[in-house]
Amino acid sequence: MSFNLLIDLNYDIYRFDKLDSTNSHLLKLGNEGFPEGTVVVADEQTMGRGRFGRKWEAEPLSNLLFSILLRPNYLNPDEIFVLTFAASVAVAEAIEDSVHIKTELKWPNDILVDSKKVCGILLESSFSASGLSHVVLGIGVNVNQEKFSAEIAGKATSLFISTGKKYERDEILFLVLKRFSLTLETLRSRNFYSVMKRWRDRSKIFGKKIKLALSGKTIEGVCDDIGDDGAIIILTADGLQKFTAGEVTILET
Ligand code: BT5
Repeated sequence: MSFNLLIDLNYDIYRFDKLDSTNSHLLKLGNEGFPEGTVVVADEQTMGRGRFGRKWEAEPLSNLLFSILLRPNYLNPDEIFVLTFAASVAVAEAIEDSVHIKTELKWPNDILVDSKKVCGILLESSFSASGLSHVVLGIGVNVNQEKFSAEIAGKATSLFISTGKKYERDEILFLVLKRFSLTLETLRSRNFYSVMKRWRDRSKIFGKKIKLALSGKTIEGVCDDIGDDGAIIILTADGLQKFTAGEVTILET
């Protein structure tokens, strides 16, 4: 099933009962020329994915699973990273507005509630011969899911698990889209600082002892900063080092 609903700021929303992955579907629509602001929402994904091909788990009809198509010609290719931070801030603010709970942001793409992951964001880019063609921002928010598989139960939560209440998924979707379009305006005016500040204000990572796992190795040190390029800067025994990917664990709270 799909239907099309036009709300402010030229979002076109296509809704599906079931898809392999909203990101995969929207990447294809992007290739077919669909415009910036096209949104694909699914009640269920059969192959929902995270970074590095990892699985995104979501009980059908319980969570928000959607992707937004962007054609960010207002950003340089090395600035695309900022969209993940903008989306994180938009989701965090939408959750705070609608559910009235505190969120925490974890580098680079996680939103936490009660120190557990409530939302993950997956940014994927598509290139043509002439450069960046489009970007798809995939967002999975655990809304009404009551329990998770044993594999992730210790580190995942939902708005229901945190508050004991069920939420209208569409209400949260519209709030996120609204917040995101405002955040995008800020980026269009090249005020990256404001977006990054809203991200930093919700992150507890700075000055903390952390562990970064990436491609089979682990780096330990103190988180010094998040650079202008979105990379994490860690003070290690060998001095300051910069990383653009990896899985962070905070070793002290
Ligand atoms: C992410 O990856 O966090 C990005 C997830 C993006 C999902 C959305 S849903 C709509 C759109 N369509 C897609 O196909 N994807 C996007 P990453 O940082 O790699 O985290 C993945 C890891 O989080 C997994 O390996 C699990 O450990 C854990 N995980 C899986 N499902 C989860 C869930 N529902 N809640 C919390 N953690 C989860």
